[in-house]
Amino acid sequence: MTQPNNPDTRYLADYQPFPFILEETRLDFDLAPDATRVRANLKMRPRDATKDLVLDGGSAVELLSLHIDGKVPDPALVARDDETLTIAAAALPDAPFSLTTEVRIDPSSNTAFEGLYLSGGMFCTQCEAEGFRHITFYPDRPDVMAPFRVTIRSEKPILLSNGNPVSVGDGVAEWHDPWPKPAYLFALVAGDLVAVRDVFTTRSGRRVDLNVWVRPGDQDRAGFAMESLIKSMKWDEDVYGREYDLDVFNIVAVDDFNMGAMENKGLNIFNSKLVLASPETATDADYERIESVIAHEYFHNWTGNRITCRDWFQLCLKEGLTVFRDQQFTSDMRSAPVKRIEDVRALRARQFREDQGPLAHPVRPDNYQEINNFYTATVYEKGAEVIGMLKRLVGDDGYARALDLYFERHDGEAATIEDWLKVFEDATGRDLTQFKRWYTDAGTPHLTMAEDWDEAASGGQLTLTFSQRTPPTPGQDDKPPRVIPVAVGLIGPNGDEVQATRMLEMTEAQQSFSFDGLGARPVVSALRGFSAPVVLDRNIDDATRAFLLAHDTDPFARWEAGRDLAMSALISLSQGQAAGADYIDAIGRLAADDGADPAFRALCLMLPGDEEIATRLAAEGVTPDPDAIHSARDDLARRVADAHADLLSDLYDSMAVSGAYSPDARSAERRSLRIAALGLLNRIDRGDRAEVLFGTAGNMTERMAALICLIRRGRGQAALEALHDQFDDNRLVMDKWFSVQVMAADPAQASGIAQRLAARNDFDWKNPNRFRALLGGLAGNHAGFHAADGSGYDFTADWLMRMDKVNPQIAARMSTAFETWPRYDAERRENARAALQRMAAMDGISRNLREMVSRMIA
Ligand code: 0A1
Ligand code: ZN
Repeated sequence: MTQPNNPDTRYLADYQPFPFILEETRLDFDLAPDATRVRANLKMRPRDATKDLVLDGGSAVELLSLHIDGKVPDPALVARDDETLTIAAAALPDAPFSLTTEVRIDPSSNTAFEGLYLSGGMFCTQCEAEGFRHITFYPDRPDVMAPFRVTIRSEKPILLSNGNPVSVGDGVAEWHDPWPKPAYLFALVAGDLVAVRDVFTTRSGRRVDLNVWVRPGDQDRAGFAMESLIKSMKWDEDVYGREYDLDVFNIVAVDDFNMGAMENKGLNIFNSKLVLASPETATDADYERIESVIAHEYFHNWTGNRITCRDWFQLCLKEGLTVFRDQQFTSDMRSAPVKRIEDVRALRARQFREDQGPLAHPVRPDNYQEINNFYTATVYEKGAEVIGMLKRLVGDDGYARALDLYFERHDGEAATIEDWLKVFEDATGRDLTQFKRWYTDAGTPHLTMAEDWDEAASGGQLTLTFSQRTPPTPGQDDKPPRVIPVAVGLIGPNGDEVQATRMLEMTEAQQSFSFDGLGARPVVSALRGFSAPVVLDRNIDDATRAFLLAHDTDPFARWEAGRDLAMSALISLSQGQAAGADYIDAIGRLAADDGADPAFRALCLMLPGDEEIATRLAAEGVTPDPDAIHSARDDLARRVADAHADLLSDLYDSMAVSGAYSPDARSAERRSLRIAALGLLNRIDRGDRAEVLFGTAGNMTERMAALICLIRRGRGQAALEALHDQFDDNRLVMDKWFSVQVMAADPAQASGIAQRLAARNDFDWKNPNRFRALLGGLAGNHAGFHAADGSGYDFTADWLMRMDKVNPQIAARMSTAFETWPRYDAERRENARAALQRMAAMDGISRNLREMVSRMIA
């Protein structure tokens, strides 16, 4: 990934501390849509008096005045370029001083939604990673931390910033945040908002006012977010011993937001889709996601805010850990095995895919051009997996001791991955030198397992030999072996477990482990709980997989056996060979097993997606054919439905949840099995189950499932119209409306449908959610996006180029639709390359998109 000679490239190795100490930041905002004035007063002290003071400041920040200790410096000692304001050392006292600037900015023309901008008339901010420099001149880097005092003047009724309110008057409010923080955690909101309110008393007795702020009329959809917040606050006290540290905690929902949500100190700002939910508008999956993202942002208060990152290369320090914590939270709130399976599915779909292509990078990258391009599945989700492995290696007690030490040692600091690993070393006595490779080396290791059974040795001995190999990734050809925790259990021939889970610790390129006294040859249940983010290759036949699906005591490994069975059938089918009988038999037995959790059964009934099949084929060195994959999947699903029609129909009826909709885990799990059954039956249904469900269900979960079924059968029109008529004033439902028609479309028509939808007046493409709905919908239709004629690529490239001029972050992020292009056939590769080259050649391309396309073409 290194692109030498590019002046925009930043390197981890070049880190230098900031030569000044910032003791306090005072900000004074006079808000006006097109001419906001910001007065900043920074109390500073030189660490090194020979150094110039370089402040970051984007080209749209207009400097009106500058004073040092109240005096205007010699203009010859002040220099401005597009990105910085430099004050020469000669203009600065060799003692504490105060620097005051006044600037003018124009929030109304900020379509990139970075810095201070307007969303539906509301002023709001997004400062991570480097947005604060578009508000005022500042050392905009995470290792410069200071307490903030903020005054906001505006006609808007609600004026919010970080910390505690000091005074609220007519048209003015003052806030004080005593906890030193970097600029990326700054936030300000001014708008016409109403709150859902509650109170939380921390375990040491602090009373915290909680508010979820939404637009008037949205209050009745904010209650679930509030419940989730309260659960998160309690959980962090109970499980990590972490208490909240201010008197108020505010959450604000905004409609225009580049990402999911943001952990600004005491003032979290959320994409409204991750706050607002009602049974009629949100699905079970939406509810679960809201709960987990509210938790994620809240957990950042300790892992990210109290302890932040020294520089952006360390992003995984806060994100990997906070994802890991939110995953633990969801496991505790809901079903732990189901959560683990869902996380692994997501990891494989997004992170394994990223690791396999030109955008592969380490969990801790060592260079970047645009940091916003590194909010990736690798940094977040693989970052969380790496922490899961650490915990497995040091044990639960070791993990708890290390975390206590981390909070004690680094509270109030900007830390590094080295600091993080050191607390584990100090708390447990373990050497983590080799483990660190998980942070520095990109790529998904492939682990091969071979079995050797010796009936005569040691009362029946099984020897497992593992070999590891990590394919090269951009800029990293050589991959030394890593520490890999491999959780293994053994199942005897009668289906009983004969060896409970044992954690094998692999450190060599090849290594053997033996189990003695087994009597009869057992079946190996390997990589239990997905103990490491690797691809496991083993020589195993379908009968053994079916045996594991029936008997494995580890829920993840049991599900995995079913998935492997499905995958092996799909791979053969996509290559024109007959297959699938074993899978169809085994899955029928599992679906009928009333002893198994409904959600677990639902997950087992879900076939791997087209994209996942393509990733698997590519990992095996086979060129995936998107159309053949799509038909193989259709074919297998139809045969499952044919073979088990009665059972599926019974499940569809018996899993109906009666009474008013509730988003609780148990009801959601029943609905998930009902919907999985419906999805399969839909392949053979000549009846009207989906129509009836769409018309009668009182909740979006079932209506959306029914709608997908109808679209798949080419009968979605009436339902789509009905949904539109009912919800055309609800942006979040309309986003689903846009996305589902493309995602579930017949691949041959997908880009045509996307084109038609893009021409509509209500395709409000500058809204990131709407843009993502349509473009993401197409990217999610694997065979549609990868249409052989290149129509999916061209449509996407056209829109990314248009978006890049308005919002480069969104354009760059959505360009990852192309990241797998090198794995397809020559015709598709040609078309994809042409689309990428067209983007690369665009006049005025942003740094964000340029970095992405050049890495993909390289
Ligand atoms: N820290 C946030 C994610 C985030 C990152 C960048 C943003 O704007 C460019 C916004 C949010 C999180 O992990 O939730
Ligand atoms: Zn985060």
